[in-house]
Amino acid sequence: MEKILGFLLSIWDYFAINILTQPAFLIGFIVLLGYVLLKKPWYESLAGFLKATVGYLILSVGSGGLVNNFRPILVGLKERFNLDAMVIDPYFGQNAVTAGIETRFGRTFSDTMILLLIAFVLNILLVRFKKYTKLRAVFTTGNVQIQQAATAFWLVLFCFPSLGRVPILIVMGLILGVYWAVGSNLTVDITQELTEGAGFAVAHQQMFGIYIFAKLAEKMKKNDKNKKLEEMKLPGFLSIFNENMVATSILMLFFFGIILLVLGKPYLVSAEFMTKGQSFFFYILQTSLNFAVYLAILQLGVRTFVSELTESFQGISNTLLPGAVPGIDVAATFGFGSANAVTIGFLFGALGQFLTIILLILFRSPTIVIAGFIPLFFDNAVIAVYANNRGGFKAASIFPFISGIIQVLGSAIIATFVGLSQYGGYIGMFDWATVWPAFTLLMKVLGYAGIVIIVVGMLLIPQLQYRKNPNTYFLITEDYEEYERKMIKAK
Ligand code: ASC
Repeated sequence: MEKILGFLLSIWDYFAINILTQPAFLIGFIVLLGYVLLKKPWYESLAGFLKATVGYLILSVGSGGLVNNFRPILVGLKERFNLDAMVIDPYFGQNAVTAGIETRFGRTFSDTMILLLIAFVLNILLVRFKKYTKLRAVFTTGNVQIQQAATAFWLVLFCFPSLGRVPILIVMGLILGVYWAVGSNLTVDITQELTEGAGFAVAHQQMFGIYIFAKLAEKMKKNDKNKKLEEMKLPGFLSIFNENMVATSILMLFFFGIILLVLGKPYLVSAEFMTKGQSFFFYILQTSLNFAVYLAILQLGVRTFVSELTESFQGISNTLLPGAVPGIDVAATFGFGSANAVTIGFLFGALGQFLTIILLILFRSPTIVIAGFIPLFFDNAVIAVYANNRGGFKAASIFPFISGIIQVLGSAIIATFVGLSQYGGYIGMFDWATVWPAFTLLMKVLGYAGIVIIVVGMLLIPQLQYRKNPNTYFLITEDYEEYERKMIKAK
């Protein structure tokens, strides 16, 4: 019996390590499965698998390029000014947990893959029984699930330090599994409207944030003057900003130009960003333009895999998981709506974050924060994309700004409270600076009752969403064209 269980577990591990936590392959195999269920010829299914996987890998080259190029620059501020600061970034957050968990709690977490199994199965079941649960999305972004599991482990241990290995796995499986399912479900409708029925949702780290800001943005729409970015035609020399690549290049040259000038050539040489003989001007120019380069790569990746996913997933949503959509990486939304929204969101988010950081320093906060690139870019850019789509330009600038403030403040408070800040990092993404601190407080104050409230409370959210639009709630994923016709008629 034990041997069989061990054998099954090793199969699971293989699947989890190589596929479940590697979204490019997971999406590739989902596309393959979808085409097989649609009874496409084998060679078309194979082609779909390849296009989806390659497309997703291209997207990863784009988003990885952005992260790897620009994170060190932002973190450089910490070194340059000798700040004793915590970086808000998922990778720094994960490292902080690894660094502190033994000393702080005398524990390590080695059950990530089993946790993912529990959560994945739970997610699929919740969607399979959508008649009751009203949940429509399956979370497929395993790479961020690992980061979230690490932070959640710390937060749960902080509230229940003596919980044993299995109980903790159950608690985390429940809370995280439901958060993943409910969070990505929250983004279904707004994403369908943004992408005109591409058939996916967001599975990432700011799902509640996207939803809240998208709904707030709607309230701004009333005003006719409040145009969307793509509808604005700038006059005269400003017209060059109408083109995304040009706008991004100019704005980033300005933004990173300032940061690089502040860091200064001597520091950049000593930290091996550039060589001594290199021209500082051309270093700044190339570094800043690389932003537009990686953004373009990212968008090419989206275009390559999304159409395959849209078509093939019908095989799955017609049979195995009726009416379901896959939740995928947030970067996939950057291929839709206004491309300039991405840049605008990043910059206004940065403004909010930097202002708040300055205030933390001025008010001698016990925890100083350094902006991390991932929350700064991916959270705020996506908030701007949805806000612009639903509320126009003003929403696309105000909401990322507010989000930037919240990311810094929320992270500083929770990381100081739970003791993670002293290990140098916190995940910092919007939901983890808002929703998860609230969860932590509930569990800390109410104990096990807090867990029940969190899980039941989250499960109520899709019920409320359903109640609001019972006639179109499932239609929007099952038949988007029919949904659109209905909406036009209703108007
Ligand atoms: C994250 C994370 C990344 C990026 C990527 C965005 O949260 O860990 O590597 O965002 O998923 O495409």
